Amino acid sequence: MINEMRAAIFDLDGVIVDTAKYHYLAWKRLAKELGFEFSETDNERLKGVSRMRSLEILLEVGGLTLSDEAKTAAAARKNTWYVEYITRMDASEILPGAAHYLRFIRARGVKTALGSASKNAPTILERLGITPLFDAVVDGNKVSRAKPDPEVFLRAAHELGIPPASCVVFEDADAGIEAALRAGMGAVGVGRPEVLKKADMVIGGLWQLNILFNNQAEL
Ligand code: B16
Ligand code: MG
Repeated sequence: MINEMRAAIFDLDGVIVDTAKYHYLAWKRLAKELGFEFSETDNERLKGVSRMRSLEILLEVGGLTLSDEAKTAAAARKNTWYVEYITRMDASEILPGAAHYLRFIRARGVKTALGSASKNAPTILERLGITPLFDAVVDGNKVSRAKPDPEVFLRAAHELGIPPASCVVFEDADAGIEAALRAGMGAVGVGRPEVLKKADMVIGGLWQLNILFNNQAEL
């Protein structure tokens, strides 16, 4: 049983911003260098997945195996290109309704945290100008176990000082929904109900929550 929401924990890619398109450009470029094509359909498998696991999936698609050393170098190359793309981002790339919803709940005393697998999350929040909208940022630099392990969300709840049963997670990946449920938190899926089957409820985007309230006021 989930209590009243005292804290909201947001995934980054797919909930606050669509960085998947930049991950895709960088992975595609790496695949090309390695001599194979990487499609947008293949890229779907990388959403919410850690950088190293993403590389392993990419190599599986290309039918390649690399030494651990070569894998570390390839992941670093991909990340250099990815960072080039994200440093050009600005506030116009925040997904519809996301900043408004964050301001809306914060104004009502709800604590907010980021719970993302990305090691680049702090850079992205800075580029979007929304770092001050989060009371805690838990990213891939702070956790060792990937979703569906609940570590990222439990750490966020701990940093906020709010019990898990009073936290609600907003997530676009199935593994993230699983992680939220394992943490004993409410789970709001952002995306398609047929994909996010285990979520307590599914919305198309955070903008949908704003239409439930008077969102005329500038927050
Ligand atoms: P990085 P999220 C995830 O972000 C992305 O969805 C996933 O595609 C990416 O591989 C992962 O972050 C790690 O990102 O290479 O920047 O550390 O959905 O957990 O916010
Ligand atoms: Mg995501």
